[in-house]
Order: sequence, then structure tokens, then C-alpha cells
Amino acid sequence: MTYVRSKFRHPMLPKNDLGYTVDYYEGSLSTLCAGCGHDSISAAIAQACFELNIEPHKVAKLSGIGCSSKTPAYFLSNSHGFNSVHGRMPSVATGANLANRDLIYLGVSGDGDTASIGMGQFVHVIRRNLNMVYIVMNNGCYGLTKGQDSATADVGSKNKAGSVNLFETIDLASLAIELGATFVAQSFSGDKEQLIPLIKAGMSHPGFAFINVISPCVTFNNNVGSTKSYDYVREHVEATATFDFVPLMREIKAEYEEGSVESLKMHDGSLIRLHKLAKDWNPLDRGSAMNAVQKARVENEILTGLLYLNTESKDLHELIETSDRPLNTLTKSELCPGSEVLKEINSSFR
Ligand SMILES: Cc1ncc(C[n+]2csc(CCOP(=O)(O)OP(=O)(O)O)c2C)c(N)n1
Ligand code: SF4
Repeated sequence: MTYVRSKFRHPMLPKNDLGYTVDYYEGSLSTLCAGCGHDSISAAIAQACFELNIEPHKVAKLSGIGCSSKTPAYFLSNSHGFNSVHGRMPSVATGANLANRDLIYLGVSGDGDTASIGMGQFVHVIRRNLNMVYIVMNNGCYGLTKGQDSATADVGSKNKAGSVNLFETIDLASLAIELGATFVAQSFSGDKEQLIPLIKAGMSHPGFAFINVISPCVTFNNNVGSTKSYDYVREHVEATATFDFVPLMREIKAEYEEGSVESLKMHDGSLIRLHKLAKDWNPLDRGSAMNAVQKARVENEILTGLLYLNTESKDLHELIETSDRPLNTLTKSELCPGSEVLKEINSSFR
């Protein structure tokens, strides 16, 4: 069997402002199981980048190990990519971002990759507010190694072999809010109307944008009793809001009833327009966001949408005052400005 994507495309496919059709944002043909949620997320990423008029060579996609971490091969084939070691994507992303702040960093991970072996890296990349979008394709199991329970499997959830998970779940969205992530969202791979604007908003956010996407594993965790199956998720999804992402200078197209929409202004002037559904929830207030997620969990609901946004986000470069140019553009004299400057720096610490 060959995995070559057909080059044939409908001649009338729409073009974006750069003159590209959406296939320019696709990758190789997926080798994941037919129906895997991860493929829908790959398609949403390609569509978001197409709609945002992003030059693919301005994106660096990074991942760890797992079926989820294989997906960067299936989108943005014209971008930079680094498939790293299991759970180590955040440190590779940190190094790359510090060296070249001019790229858009898109990290893809799995719940095994993030919530077990990569947990130490995950919590620190949040604290540092690295300017990246971090997507977890969360299926509650280790798909690549044949479906063992992961740390995001819900307590009481049953796996395909019939064994019940006895251990408390790690709720990645709550953890991200707790640790100070400046953009936290949750979605479902089967809801592209919600997922695409969330990815676009995350890419426009100047700081760490975390998107936890429930992404069912059709082969190992789609059985009755699993809380990550398509049927269970469809029955338990509860959206905080429906919303549009409006890039700077774009006309607002969606129609909402007067007074029902809240506009959140992002750092670059673009807008997130929320049509709120969840009561007692303020996306700009950390405590309120945390309460809404916890309350939903108690009621066995999966709260989706934008959960929390800090509009005052300062990313790692801003916090540690790095050069505003990529390191490879700095000249020798800028990198090594001489002993007088070194003396001045040293004396500033005395
Ligand atoms: C250091 C190391 N330990 C263990 C493994 C084996 N391994 C490969 S993928 C994986 C877990 C994958 O689960 P997840 O990140 O949830 O991705 P999924 O396949 O479910 O998308 C494990 C344990 C490995 N590749 N490297
Ligand atoms: S094993 Fe599960 S996670 Fe992996 S490709 Fe198949 S359906 Fe997707």
C-alpha cells in the first residue's frame, strides 16, 4: 500500500489572501486508523492556518511520540518540523523559540506524552509562558502502544479489555489554569466549528495557548464504559460559548442577538466574539474559569470552548528581555560587545 496523496484538486477551490488553496496547508496522507479523532484535528489545524493566511514556512511544528505526535506529518508539509523524544517536545520548543522568536510554534502532544512522561516539561513550559500553541490530542489511552489507560482516563472509566480505571484522573485544563497558563481552551475533535476558531485565537495569543482536545481512539478506547468514546463525548459536551475569531481588520460576519455577545480584544487587535452559554463564568477571571471546569466535572460534563484568557500575557521573551531579533540575525559585535559592556553588566549585579 502506498501513502501518496492524490494531487488532483477541484479547480475552483477557494484561495486565501496569499493565493494558496487549503491543500497547500496539508501534509502526507495519514497512516492513522480510519476514524481516529487525531485526523480531524490535523484537518482543523490546516484549515485554521489557511484562514489566517499564514505562510507555512513561518510555522514550526513540534511533537513528542505517539499516534498524536505523528500527526505533524499529516499537515503543513511546507513548514519546519521536529518530531522529538517522548514527552520532551516542550524543551525542544523552548530552545527553538528562544533562538528564533519570528516563527509561530505549534506543539502537538498526546495525553500519555503530556500527562505522564512529559509532565515535568509540560508544567514548566506553562510557567514560562512560552509563546506557542500546545495541543493535546486527548484519547485517555496510549494509542500507539495498544491502548493502555493514560493518566487522563477518568476514574471508573472502562477500557476495551473491560478493566475499570481505579485512579484519579489528571485534568489537564484545570492544571493549566492553576499553573498560570494565559490561554486555556478545551474542545472535541468532532466539532470543527469550535476547534478552528480556537486554534486561530491560540495562534494569535502572545504566550502559552493550551488546547485540550478530546480525540477518541476508535481502535482501543471507543467502547461502552469509556468516557472518551465518540458516543460518550457527544452526549456530555457542554459548550461555554459559541464564538468567532475575527482577525484584525476583518469584517464581523456572524449575526448574534443584540447584547448577547462579549468581545475579547486580543493583544494584536483581533477579537474573540463570545456568545455565552455557560452562566456564572467569566473567561477573564481565573477563579471563575476554574470553578466552571470543576463544576462541569462534578456534573459529568465536558466543558468546551475558551475557558480562560489573560489579555495581559507577557511571554518568555518579554519576561527575560531577550533580543527582539532571531539569534541568527545578530552580528558578531552584537553577540560579543566587548569587555567594557561586560564590566557594566557585572557591576549592575553588585
Ligand atoms: C522514552 C519512551 N518511553 C516509552 C515509549 C513507548 N511509547 C510510545 S508512544 C507511548 C504513549 C502514547 O500515548 P499518547 O501520548 O497518549 O499518544 P496516542 O498514541 O494515544 O495518540 C509510549 C508509552 C517511548 N516511545 N519512549
Ligand atoms: S490506535 Fe487509536 S490513537 Fe492510534 S491511530 Fe488508531 S485510533 Fe488513532
